[in-house]
Amino acid sequence: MMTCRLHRLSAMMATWVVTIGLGLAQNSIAQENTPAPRRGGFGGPIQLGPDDVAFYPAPPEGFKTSRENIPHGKVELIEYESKTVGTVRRVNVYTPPGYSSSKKYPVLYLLHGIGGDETEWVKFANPAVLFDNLIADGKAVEMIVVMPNGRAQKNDRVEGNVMASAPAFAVFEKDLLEDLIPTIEKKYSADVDRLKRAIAGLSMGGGQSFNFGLRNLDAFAWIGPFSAAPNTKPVQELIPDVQLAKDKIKLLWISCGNKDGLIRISQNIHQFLKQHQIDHVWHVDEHGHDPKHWSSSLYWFSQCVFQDKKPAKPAAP
Ligand code: FER
Repeated sequence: MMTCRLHRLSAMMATWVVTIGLGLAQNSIAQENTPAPRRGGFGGPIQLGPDDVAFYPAPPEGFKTSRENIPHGKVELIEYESKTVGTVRRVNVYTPPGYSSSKKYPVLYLLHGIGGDETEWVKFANPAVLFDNLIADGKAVEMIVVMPNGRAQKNDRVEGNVMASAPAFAVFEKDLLEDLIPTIEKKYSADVDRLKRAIAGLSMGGGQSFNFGLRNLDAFAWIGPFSAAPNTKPVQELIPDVQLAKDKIKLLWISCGNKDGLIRISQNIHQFLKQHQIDHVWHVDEHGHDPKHWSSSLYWFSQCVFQDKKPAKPAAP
């Protein structure tokens, strides 16, 4: 039943090249087996190595289709006062079916990309459907899922040149740690142990997951960056102390599509982790920088997070 697997460090020596099209979240046309790297999409050429393979199959049909005959959680939009930004900010919060203040729940902070906001995950893979389904099937634990706006600036709407808001995605670290997490832990029945806090996200949110998760291991034990963007800090800054990382990380679950021009960012981190024998999942599927990759990653990551079992590769479908 358990569906994760830690990356094992064995591989062969083939590489090939794929080029992609440009877009914030677009499927792109791949040209495989071309003789040399070519620029394309965000960041440019894609060079795939032997480690850059899928650890999971595609999610089963209907994984994000609402089912009537199971219990349902809910997503609510709440507001919190951010001292960091000096405004009242919006955040969507999923509470699982049967949510009760007599239990303490683990919390996943789930972050969006450069063109998104607190509604982005609800559009790509509504947690009120995806998590309801996984919880009903006994594949994910009951958890609270917090979907904030990771653009920590006064006007945090998606307007104008979205790239110009990149610095505000770094400011969000303070907003998250000092304003949002305390709000969530006051308002909801959240377990405050670091072992019960996870951070995951797509693209800019993937970079934030690396940056905030790995540099705040006293706050987060489970980290899931999908298609991490160039806001990802150099790996030596993320992991200055290899032993500390080994001791504190419960799960570092990294994914990227093999048609995503940003893949070199995650590849680089995977290589560092491999070299230093830091356990992690490295899952490369056939997608680009797109919602299919993100919903699939959330589907698989959600089946590992907060589960104290040895991650295992799922059986072939
Ligand atoms: C960039 C390319 C892509 C960049 C950010 C992105 C800040 C983010 C993409 C996304 O979130 O989908 O050069 O620089």
